[in-house]
Amino acid sequence: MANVAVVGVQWGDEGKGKIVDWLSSRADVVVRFQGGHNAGHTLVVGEQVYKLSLLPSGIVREQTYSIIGNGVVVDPWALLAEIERVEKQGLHVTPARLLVADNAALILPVHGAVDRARELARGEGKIGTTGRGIGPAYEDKVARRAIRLCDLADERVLARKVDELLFHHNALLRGFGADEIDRDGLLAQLREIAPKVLPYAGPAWQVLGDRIRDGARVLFEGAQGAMLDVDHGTYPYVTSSNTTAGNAAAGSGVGPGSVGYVLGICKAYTTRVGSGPFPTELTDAIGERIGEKGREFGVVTGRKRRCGWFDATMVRQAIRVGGIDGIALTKLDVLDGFDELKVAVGYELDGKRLDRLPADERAQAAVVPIYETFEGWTDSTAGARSWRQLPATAIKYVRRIEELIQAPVALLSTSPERDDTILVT
Ligand code: 2SA
Ligand code: MG
Repeated sequence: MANVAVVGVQWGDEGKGKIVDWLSSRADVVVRFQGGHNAGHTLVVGEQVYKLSLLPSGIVREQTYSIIGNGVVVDPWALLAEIERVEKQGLHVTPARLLVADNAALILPVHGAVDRARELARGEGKIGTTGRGIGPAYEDKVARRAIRLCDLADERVLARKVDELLFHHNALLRGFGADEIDRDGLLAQLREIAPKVLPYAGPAWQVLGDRIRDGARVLFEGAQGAMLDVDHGTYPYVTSSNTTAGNAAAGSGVGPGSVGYVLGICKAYTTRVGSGPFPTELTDAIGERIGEKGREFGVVTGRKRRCGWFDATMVRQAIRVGGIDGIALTKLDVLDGFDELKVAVGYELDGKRLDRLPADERAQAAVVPIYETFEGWTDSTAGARSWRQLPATAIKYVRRIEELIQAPVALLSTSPERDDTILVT
């Protein structure tokens, strides 16, 4: 098996956790390369349900080595809390099986404060962030004032960096009328957490590169989805990192040649959590029904996800910008029992037909989907483990999607369970 990058092609929550877990049985190393603890990956293994945010999904398999790459923004408190949580579920997390890039930028309490204060100030126009400080932490990284994991090892550097950081952020917080951050308090917090997280820190690029050279099979685990990509997504209603597979290399410190096959994860319908355009959104009883059947609630924030029909135009675009080789289609079973299903095959805007989602915000909000209608199926696809177990109309739906998105469906997932996965050959 070549190295595989797994990325979402919609707005996140496509079921990446399950697919990554399924694939990680054949991987030696699982690497996260972007995002932070805004991600919510649900893994169902027998009786246990693991809800992971920052830890790579490989953590649930004892023989797998997990890496949090430099492209991730790391909240050290969230990291330790998550480690503690999964250890209570019986996993063992030690520096022998988890490495965090020492050059990863940290998320500090001030980032969460700024994130939330900003959202409050935006009011109706809010992005609908997870409030985890993701955006502000990436801003600091790009602005070259971030505190990185390695900085925790040097008291003097840390004090200087905290001063620089707070000079900037306290002015901001004052502007928002929010409480300022106390320098000595923050320094004390950082000193306290340093010995607990530093054992996990190391040169991830080097360790990963060595492993690849020695023949290890690597899984690059994306978070969120292509339409939340800071460049290619529905800007400004996006997250603050590149979520597309191009970032798998830069976000983990290897060359693009190390990323082999790119698997896009895609739900058989569409969901979105947070604000922003969503052409195929269903605000009626059908949308409600999809949300209930699909249990569409945010893993991190518990927010109800918006639901809608499959948008082939958007997914085709995500496949193009992400260089996706094949798709894993998930949650097909949620569509069981509908009389008819619709798929967006294009958009209309100002009387013109479009075959792509335009870049500007106003147009994205104004496009009207052009639908193709499909006959539904009454038989259950839940738990199907082979193509033969699927109703003919379900197969037709999947085959037409393949045609429309111009990529093969390589995997089909029919329940949250690890083994309810069909390998399409
Ligand atoms: P942020 O916090 O700055 O990254 O938010 C910016 C936008 O990105 C969206 N976003 C997500 N969308 C879907 N799933 C995500 N993870 C959690 C989950 C979300 C949750 O798996 O359910 O629990 O609410 C995720 N993370 C970020 C976010 O909604 C904003 O639209
Ligand atoms: Mg999720």
